[in-house]
Amino acid sequence: MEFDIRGTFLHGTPFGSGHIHDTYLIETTGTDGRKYIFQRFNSNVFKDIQKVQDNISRVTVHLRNKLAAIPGSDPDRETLTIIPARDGRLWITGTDGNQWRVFLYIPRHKSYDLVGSPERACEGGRMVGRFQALLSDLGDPPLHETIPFFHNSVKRLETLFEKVREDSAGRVKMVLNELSFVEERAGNMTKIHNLGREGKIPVRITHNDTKFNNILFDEETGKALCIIDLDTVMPGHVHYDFGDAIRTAANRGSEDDTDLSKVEIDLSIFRAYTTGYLSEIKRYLNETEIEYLPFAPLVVTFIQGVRFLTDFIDGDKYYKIHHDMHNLQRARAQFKLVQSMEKHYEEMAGIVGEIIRHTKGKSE
Ligand code: ADP
Ligand code: GN1
Ligand code: MG
Repeated sequence: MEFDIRGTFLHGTPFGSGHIHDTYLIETTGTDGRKYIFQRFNSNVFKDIQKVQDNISRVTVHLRNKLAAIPGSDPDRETLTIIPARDGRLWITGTDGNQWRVFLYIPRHKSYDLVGSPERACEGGRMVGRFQALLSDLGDPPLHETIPFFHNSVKRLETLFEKVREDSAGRVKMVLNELSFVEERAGNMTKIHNLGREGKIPVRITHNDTKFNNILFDEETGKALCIIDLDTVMPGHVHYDFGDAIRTAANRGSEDDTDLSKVEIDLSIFRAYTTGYLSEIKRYLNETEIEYLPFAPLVVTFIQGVRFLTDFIDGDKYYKIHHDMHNLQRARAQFKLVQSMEKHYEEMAGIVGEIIRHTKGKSE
């Protein structure tokens, strides 16, 4: 075994419901019964594993140091831990060219594709807010940009229309309604990106993939434990983290629901998540950041739909899929969620305003 793990390999099973890497839970026989997460790294999505692992290493060491100073904390369960190779490298390349990396398995956790309750949503929000707060003093040099233009809505739209022109899988004729939906809204959905370019909202260290199942909860207490999937932690705007969390947590249906009547924004989950999130981060945010928080879920959900639609048109090269129509089904569900958010936008803005007035901690 090239990785520095304890015990001897017992067995491995495919694990989790991520869309990017091939993830396995590895059990060992040994002195302490530790388990490990092995991942066959997706080098089509992330072109430079060195940058990804360097970022994760810096971020997890920083978090671990901060957590160690908090009485009662358990850094082995509250942040990811990279298990290096025996020669110290943070990943290995197998003889077949596949790249592999290993993390300590976080025991006694639960994760949820659907949030289930306002209490859990509030906990999730708190966890993401705290993550951003704990990383606010990471310092120089800036983290690597592991996927360039990841949340850049202008680029995402350009890529969609490039793929439409190429029509390499002959699928454009199947998505004309979805393309009209995108065209009608495209102009509005670059607002947050433009605020960033104008310097009205700052660049901070953000997670950038705050899908609800990337938060692990303690099996016993139900409290949020750890935020995982740190591949895209890099400079970004808080809106993308808030927006992606609401996209996944406050949806009454699932990300790929075939029953679009189920796909609706759940305002009680929205309120609970926002309450938890702002309790940790409000004091860091400027007025423009706060003003555009309610708009963030619309942008992120719209762009997620654009990304699924692009992959469908491009012949399913990016996301793992379970059947031929999966990316289209996902795009349709995202666009339905956008419509629901549009309908309830004033209520979402009202809820953010109320929580801001009632949350302690001044905005800067
Ligand atoms: P992807 O980018 O494919 O989503 P993730 O890094 O999120 O990959 O891992 C996929 C799944 O594996 C997670 O959703 C989670 O269920 C599980 N997982 C990943 N890392 C750990 C860990 N250190 N401890 C426990 N479970 C983990
Ligand atoms: C991917 O890795 P995972 O499954 O948590 C994707 C996110 C998307 C999400 C949609 C690196 O997240 O950006 O929002 O699927 N990750 C990457 O479910 O593209
Ligand atoms: Mg994941």
